[in-house]
Amino acid sequence: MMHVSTMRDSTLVTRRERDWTPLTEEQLEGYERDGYIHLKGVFDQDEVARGLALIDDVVAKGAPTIENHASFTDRSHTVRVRDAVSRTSEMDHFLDHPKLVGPLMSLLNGSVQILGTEIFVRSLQEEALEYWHTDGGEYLQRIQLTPGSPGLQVKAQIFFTDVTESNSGNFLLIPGSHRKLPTSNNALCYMEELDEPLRRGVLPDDAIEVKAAPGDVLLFPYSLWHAVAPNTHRERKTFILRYGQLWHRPHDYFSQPREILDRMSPRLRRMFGDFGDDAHPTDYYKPVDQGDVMAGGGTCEQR
Ligand SMILES: O=C(O)CCC(=O)C(=O)O
Repeated sequence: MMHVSTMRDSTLVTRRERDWTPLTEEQLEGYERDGYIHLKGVFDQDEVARGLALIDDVVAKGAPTIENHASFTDRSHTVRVRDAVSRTSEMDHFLDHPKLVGPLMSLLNGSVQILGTEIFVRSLQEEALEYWHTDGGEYLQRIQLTPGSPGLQVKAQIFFTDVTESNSGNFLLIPGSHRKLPTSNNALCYMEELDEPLRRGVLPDDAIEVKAAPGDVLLFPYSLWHAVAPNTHRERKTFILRYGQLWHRPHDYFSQPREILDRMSPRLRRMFGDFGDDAHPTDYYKPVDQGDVMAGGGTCEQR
């Protein structure tokens, strides 16, 4: 490869055939305006069955999650397995999937890192399962992006159970709120002015209850105001995957152990911030071969 300091092209340019397609202009406009994209039927029935088996297996083994942190708000109605990728290689199929990689390459302008991999199993509860907040803590919360800016941190929620009815643990959101700073400033980024009504079952007039079917994916940035509806129907099983720019810090690991990286495709290793044995600190800011590495991954079965 040519030395990067002599290149006049973006390092995202590649001669390799990409296995993913970017989001359309219309999808990007919707994301800019509303602060989320609901992609329907991203994963097929077999993949949904595979995801459910993986979740049941990890949870049945009582898989240890990461060490507790003072900011964690884990509650008895929800099982959360953080850093789930270190518990099961089955998750790689989803993380390296062209249908997920493509949208993230679009939203993060090619600089895609997986910052956390969580399994969520939410049981039944008559009250909201989570209150209104933004993600990533009070320091990230204060950073507001201008329209047209690539994303900083984005979550992908993959749904494996039916959340198409009201009160089935639906993701609640306020369209356009990603452009607004909450008035209160607190460590966990909760919003008492919205949480007090939510305790009484009252939502803001402009709130949306996302109705998601198994196989759907919801993408949203750290700055979107969101909460979780009560669940009176069935256990809700999802993955919540955190993504950010390559130069961000992960949320639930420092670096993935060598034996986990070794099982992965070069693209997935890159998405876990691994630049191999000859890594340089500057790689996180100026990865020389990003377009080539991100062009394809996974197994033939996924293409
Ligand atoms: O379980 C959900 O739907 C959302 C959880 C949540 O609030 C979050 O990921 O920040």
